[in-house]
Amino acid sequence: MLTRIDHIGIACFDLDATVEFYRATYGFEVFHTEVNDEQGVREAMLLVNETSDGGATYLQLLEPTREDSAVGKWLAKNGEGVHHIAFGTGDVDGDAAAIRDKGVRVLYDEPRHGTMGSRITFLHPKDCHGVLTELVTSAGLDPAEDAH
Ligand code: V0V
Ligand code: CO
Repeated sequence: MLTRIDHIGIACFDLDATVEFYRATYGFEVFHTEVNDEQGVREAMLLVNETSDGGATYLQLLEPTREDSAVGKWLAKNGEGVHHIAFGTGDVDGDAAAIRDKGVRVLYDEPRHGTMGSRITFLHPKDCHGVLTELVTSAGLDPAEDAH
């Protein structure tokens, strides 16, 4: 079950400058930074609020580390802006399977490594009315962790 907005992914050319904009304008502080080589991004997570399911909602600022990455390609075509929305769930495997059964393309056969040890997958934007949609199970909220 999808129980919160986990994050909004925002593509930017200059992560440090964008972090500073969100700090100076809104007062949001960096909660976590990470480089994800598989996804080709350097990212900063800004905590907005905690949620009643034990999770939280973040802004995820994304700077590409490679031009041919998903975010690099998107930035070249569109410029900066909102890149994806991520819904939080306690069961990314089950929810992805159920959504695939409804005819929506799920981009990965198995969830992949996401920020802060989470497990993530994506739904194709062309099947979601133009919105690239991510499903995420946070580390610590993931029943599959016990099986690892
Ligand atoms: C592409 N399209 C989008 C889009 N990206 N539409 C809405 N939102 C986006 N973000 C549209 C694009 O305009 C094209 O439409 C069409 O989809 C095909 O796009 P493309 O430019 O030819 O690119 P593709 O097909 O090579 O790649 C598109 C997909 C790719 C969605 C398949 O971006 C992908 O695999 N994304 C998932 C991974 C990702 O985004 N990673 C970065 C975040 P027209 O022009 O044909 O109409 S990593 C992250 O969030 C992490 C680590 C985390 O949260 O923990
Ligand atoms: Co994301």
